[in-house]
Amino acid sequence: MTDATPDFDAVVVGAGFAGMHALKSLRDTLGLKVRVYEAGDSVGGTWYWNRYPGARCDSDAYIYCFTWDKPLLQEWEWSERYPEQPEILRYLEHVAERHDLKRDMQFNTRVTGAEFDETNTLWTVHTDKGDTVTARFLIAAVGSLSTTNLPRFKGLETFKGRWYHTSRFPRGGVDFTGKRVAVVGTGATAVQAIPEIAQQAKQLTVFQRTANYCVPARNGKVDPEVTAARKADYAGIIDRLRGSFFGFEHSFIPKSVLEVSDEEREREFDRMWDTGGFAFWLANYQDMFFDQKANDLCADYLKRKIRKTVNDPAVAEKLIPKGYAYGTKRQPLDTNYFETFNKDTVLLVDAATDGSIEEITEQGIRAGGKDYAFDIIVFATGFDAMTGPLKALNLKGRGGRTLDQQWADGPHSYLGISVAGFPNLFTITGPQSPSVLSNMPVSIEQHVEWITNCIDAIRKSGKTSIEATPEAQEQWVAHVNEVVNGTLMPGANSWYMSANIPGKPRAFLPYLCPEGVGGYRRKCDEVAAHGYEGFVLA
Ligand code: NA7
Repeated sequence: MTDATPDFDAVVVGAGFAGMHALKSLRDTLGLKVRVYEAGDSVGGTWYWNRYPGARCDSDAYIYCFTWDKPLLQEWEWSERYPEQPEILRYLEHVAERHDLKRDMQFNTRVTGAEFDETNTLWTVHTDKGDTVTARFLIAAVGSLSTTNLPRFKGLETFKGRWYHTSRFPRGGVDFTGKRVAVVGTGATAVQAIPEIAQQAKQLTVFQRTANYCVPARNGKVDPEVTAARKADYAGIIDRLRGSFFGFEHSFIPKSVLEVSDEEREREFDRMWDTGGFAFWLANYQDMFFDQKANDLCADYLKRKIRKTVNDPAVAEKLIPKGYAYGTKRQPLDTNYFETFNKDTVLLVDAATDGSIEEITEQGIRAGGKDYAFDIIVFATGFDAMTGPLKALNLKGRGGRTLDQQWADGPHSYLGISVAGFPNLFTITGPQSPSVLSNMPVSIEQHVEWITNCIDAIRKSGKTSIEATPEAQEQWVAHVNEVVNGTLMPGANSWYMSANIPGKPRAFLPYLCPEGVGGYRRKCDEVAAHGYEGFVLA
């Protein structure tokens, strides 16, 4: 313990949903001196960076917002069920303005490293703008999907046209009119972008490595009466979200899909399909994630929909997912995705049947021995999920140990919020917390509230540090893996399993709590109530 006075009580890295709420909570609830560093030139995080055509949230807007600003829940009017990126960014800018958050934020500044000073129990934080500051607590609010994955395609530097990654689109957009465009990837991002780009491009070619099960978003205006009823019941909604399985107003059907009649099953599937959004994924029969036969029935329904929607049976076959269970990769929500492949101007190049991408050439892309010419290539190739953004901080914990060393075989965290050997570091929606398997704002708020209470408790007890014990951490890691190994999820080459990045150790990144985000919240609260069980306070 030390008397050294840090420059800040807390440094927060990132000014998205998580960093904004962390600042608000630590500064305005606890009265701490906080500095937020943000690489972008304003707030927004995910919604600042992801400006590709069609970018919108996949959670209903009424639950994709901060719940701690109660008046704003009543005042804010969303224009549609799943607002587009500019509208969400407007909302976050409004929150920043309304709560005077920007005065404690330093933009255009990337944290390049931080080391824990064991003598003074402080973090020393460095930025690319030359700042070196000290802080008692370091809060990583860096987002789960913020480190871009741009595969190292041979020859990219020779391409004579323009190319973009979806998460680094230029402000003001890209004009695809009259252009020959390639989209590489068919994940949730590409599924949103492809129908939009196809409306502009002269010719769009989609390079698919793995076909995806898509379900219609069913975006549109929300009935004003529904909105009014929701506003009247926000307290109830918040309560339900916090106790829910995935942070949505969805619950599994408490039956086996194998037990119901064909008619009942089809009726329920139709209902979920018509509801749109994540119902089919997160409110399906309870054995869907566990039993291959149950899963096959759900998958079969979606495959039939693809065959019905896509006119050319050969193209439909390519678009039908193979080799992994439904729901074990992130469910993309679509608006006219499969319909887009009926356009004469849209071509699908499927790695399995047409050959995979060999290289980028001066003129375009060579795949399966064939050359395709393009003016623009859009890489919708995703992210180095969850561990990527944390590793990029170049943190050095006790004894100068890095996260790269600590996580050589995949993430090791306690509760997904802390890492042994890295005292006073908190990771909002970090690896091995529900995070990306939940409605993010719900999980962000839970972590921020927990961290706020934790820091408050530490300060009140006259201590200066908190650190997960290696034993508690390894028990947590074992628990996270044990739970997921009881599901079908490990069978997919998903980014959840770290399988999208060559060389990334195969490990499940989030946490699938058997009792949902509600159960995870209870677990975290119990840890706190038992005097921060599994942590050492010093
Ligand atoms: P995803 O879901 O990781 O999708 C990336 C896509 O790019 C996916 O289809 C990948 O195929 C494909 N990909 C990745 N690397 C390559 C290479 N080397 N060659 C060909 N194709 C490749 O990222 P998104 O941005 O769509 O979505 C990320 C999350 O953001 C989303 O889940 C939401 O939570 C928000 P693969 O399936 O790996 O075979």
